[in-house]
Amino acid sequence: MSFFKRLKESIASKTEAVTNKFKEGLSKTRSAFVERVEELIFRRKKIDEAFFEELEEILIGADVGVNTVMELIDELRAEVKKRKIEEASELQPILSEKLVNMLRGNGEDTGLRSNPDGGITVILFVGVNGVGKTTTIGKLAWRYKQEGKSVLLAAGDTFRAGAIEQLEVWGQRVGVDVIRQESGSDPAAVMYDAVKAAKQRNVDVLLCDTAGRLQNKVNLMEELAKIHRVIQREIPGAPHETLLVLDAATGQNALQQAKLFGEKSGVTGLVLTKLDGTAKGGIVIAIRNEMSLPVKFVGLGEKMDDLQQFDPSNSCMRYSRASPAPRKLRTTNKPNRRRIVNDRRSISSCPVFFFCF
Ligand SMILES: Nc1nc2c(ncn2[C@@H]2O[C@H](COP(=O)(O)OP(=O)(O)OP(=O)(O)O)[C@@H](O)[C@H]2O)c(=O)[nH]1
Ligand SMILES: [Mg+2]
Repeated sequence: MSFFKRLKESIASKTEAVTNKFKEGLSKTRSAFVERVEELIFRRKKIDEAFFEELEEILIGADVGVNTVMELIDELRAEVKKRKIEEASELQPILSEKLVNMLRGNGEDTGLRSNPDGGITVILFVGVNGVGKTTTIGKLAWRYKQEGKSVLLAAGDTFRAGAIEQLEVWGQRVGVDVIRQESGSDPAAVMYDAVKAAKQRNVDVLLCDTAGRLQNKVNLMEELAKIHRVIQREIPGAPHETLLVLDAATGQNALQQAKLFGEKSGVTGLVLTKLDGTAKGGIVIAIRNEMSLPVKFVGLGEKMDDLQQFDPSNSCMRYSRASPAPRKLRTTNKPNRRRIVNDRRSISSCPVFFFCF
């Protein structure tokens, strides 16, 4: 087999793997959201007040968020009036397009920033208790290792019993070292040690864990500011990313945390975890619409490879190019059940597509 054919096949199989991850991970959200909207369109057929009311209910139920839903419904009403649309099926591609635009946000870079000087890249993880900070660090360490990068972990959660050991388990699993001190010691001192070790060992990436904290606990937020200062003093420009980890299953609460943390702790991006276990995946749309912070990764499970980059821009460009006109609906007859099926071939690996039609 030629080199290019092998390369093409390898890319195709990776794309398929990513698609399957999103498919499995977002299946609950799809049933609560996309399938219900499809059913509504099929059942009601005509656009009227009752149609909009039901649509609103479905979107709010999927945790898209009241503000975002209102905005969306107002825009849809305006389109219906402007284009004199009567058939519900004609509204489907317009709704898709609006959701995609919301998910794309300002088109900011959703990739992780690295050290522009080519030195150590430092990434700090923050968030409330139990959202998935430590697990995300383990997953990300694995991703970097896969890319051939050398990684070091900093056990900055010196507060919770067992937190250091939990990070060490991830370190062993992935095959990377963890810099630690005794439980109860100053997390800023751990960061100092970790940065020093990272420099000595000349690693590419340092991933820093922190203890879960509430955004309204002043002393804990000050502790974060101290951690920032220590890292910055040792490596100017670092941390290159401060990622706020949010648990998608908490729905609107996650949005609140994003707003409060974002203002206070120099957050540069978001990681939305546990999307696999929830039907509230619509929270991604609310967060993209109401926050200026990009969602950089989504967590779709507890395994090492269950972290996926959230990059709507590429795939969405493919989406809009591939589907300039309202997409055609196919209907199939299944025993006892008539089902609407969309032609989705053109947007194979788009994470956004799993929220759309
Ligand atoms: N299903 C699922 N579970 C996840 C995901 N990410 C994390 N978890 C689980 O969520 C739980 C908490 O994860 P941790 O990584 O310990 O969370 P943390 O933010 O470090 O928690 P604290 O250190 O207590 O603040 C663990 O049981 C993880 O396995 C995800 O994307 N999907
Ligand atoms: Mg932790």
